[in-house]
Amino acid sequence: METFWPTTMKIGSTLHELGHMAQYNRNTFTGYLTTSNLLLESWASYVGWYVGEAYYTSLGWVKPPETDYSNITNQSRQFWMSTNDNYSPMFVDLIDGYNQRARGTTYPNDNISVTNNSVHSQILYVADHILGLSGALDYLQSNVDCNKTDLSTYLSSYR
Ligand SMILES: [Ca+2]
Ligand SMILES: [Zn+2]
Repeated sequence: METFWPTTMKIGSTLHELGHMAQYNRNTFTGYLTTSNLLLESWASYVGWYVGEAYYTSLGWVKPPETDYSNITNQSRQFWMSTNDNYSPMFVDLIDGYNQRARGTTYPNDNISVTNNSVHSQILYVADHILGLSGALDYLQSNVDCNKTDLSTYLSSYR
């Protein structure tokens, strides 16, 4: 049986791939290849989610309340568990206002929601610099401006 994706998910997937293109352009080819797949896929998912929702908002889409979590682009990765694949919500969760822990303890405990623009530049910094996974997590722990205990709890899902 064939599976059909709504257009919104195709747009999300396309923006995800453009996110990979941006990673490639920002780094060197070797740098791109040596970055952990978890960082690459999580960052590209963040691009698909963030740019996709901005795009649909510009067309008149009204984002539902976060408690009614929307995944219009299929890029928010809120079903990810640490035993899963590389498509994690590591960067989405720094900004979204939805704690998927409400669905069960297998999901990251995301009590973080940073709304100022600085977190976007922190995310871009991770994309711009070749950081191993632990380096990226340490960088986020030090630089994302939010409750540090909540941040530590959240990032522990990736350590
Ligand atoms: Ca979340
Ligand atoms: Zn990808």
